[in-house]
Amino acid sequence: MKYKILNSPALPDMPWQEQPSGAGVIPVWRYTENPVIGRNPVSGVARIFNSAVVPFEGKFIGVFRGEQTNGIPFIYFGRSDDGLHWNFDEEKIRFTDGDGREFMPPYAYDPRLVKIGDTYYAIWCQDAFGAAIGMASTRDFRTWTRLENPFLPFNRNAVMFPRKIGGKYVLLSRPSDSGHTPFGDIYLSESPDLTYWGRHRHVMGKSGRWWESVKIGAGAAPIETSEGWLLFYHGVTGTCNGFVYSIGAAILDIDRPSIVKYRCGTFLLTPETWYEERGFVPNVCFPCATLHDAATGRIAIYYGAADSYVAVAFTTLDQMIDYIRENDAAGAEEHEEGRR
Ligand code: BMA
Repeated sequence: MKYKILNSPALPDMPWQEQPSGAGVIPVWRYTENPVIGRNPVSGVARIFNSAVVPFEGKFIGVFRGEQTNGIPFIYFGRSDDGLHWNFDEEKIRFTDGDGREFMPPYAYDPRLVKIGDTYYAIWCQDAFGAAIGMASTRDFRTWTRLENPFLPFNRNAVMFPRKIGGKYVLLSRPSDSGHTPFGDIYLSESPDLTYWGRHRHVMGKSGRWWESVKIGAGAAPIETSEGWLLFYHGVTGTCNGFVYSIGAAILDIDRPSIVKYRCGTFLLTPETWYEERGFVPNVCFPCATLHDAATGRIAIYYGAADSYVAVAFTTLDQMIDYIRENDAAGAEEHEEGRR
């Protein structure tokens, strides 16, 4: 391998398919059995999408956006032996406050999940007198304790780094408005204690490139590599029939991650299969997690498709980093720290 995945274990049993021959130039290929989670996956849940998975004791677990049959999204817990076939708890995750009392938000969606030390942190969007970010931690997946909400409304898209950087927890987010937000850049904030967040920095904005010309938002928890933090994100364009969500990628500086080293000028994946183009919200590919194997550099990207399904696509670290570097479109502003 030319590049290395750092601070992450080997994952020999993660989902994987070899790149099909005759594929296009973009080194990302879809799992042939997509979608991996179909409609009505649990009683009372119409659709699961935009969800995050992590390895756990030789198997896999995840937090899943379940759109209930009353239309309200909540977060569900799931387990899988192979990362592809999932069993979900029938009850949504019960969040508690610091004293063990139930403390549920009015709704919760687009969860991400990271493990830092021996603690797992879920982060999602919820109501807090306006759409804002919610967080909880757990060590056993039975008790989930809410943390303080990191930001004021409106902010609907947040992703934590999988380790502290310079002794601080680090989070990417996208400040927004109360509607469908026709703008949006990725910002970075840090915290010494997961309660107080500050030292906000601009990481990168929408671009003149059409596939990400309306807004962007962090997707999967960044992967630590020998070239920097590999970030898969979503980029949105506007059409006469609404937004189209594609998957893009960038590499952030390892010690100062508000500095973008490389930013891929092309999308990596854009809606083109039936499960991406057709659904509750057509034309959405929304990445929320990866599984990656430090031994081989294999990467599986988990993404929500058309706000209706969960799908998986594959790449390898070497192919991905070379592709991002060859198609680098980062400008002077991205190379800055993002402080004004
Ligand atoms: C965004 C979020 C995502 C959703 C996307 C497309 O604003 O709400 O959950 O997948 O819109 O509908």
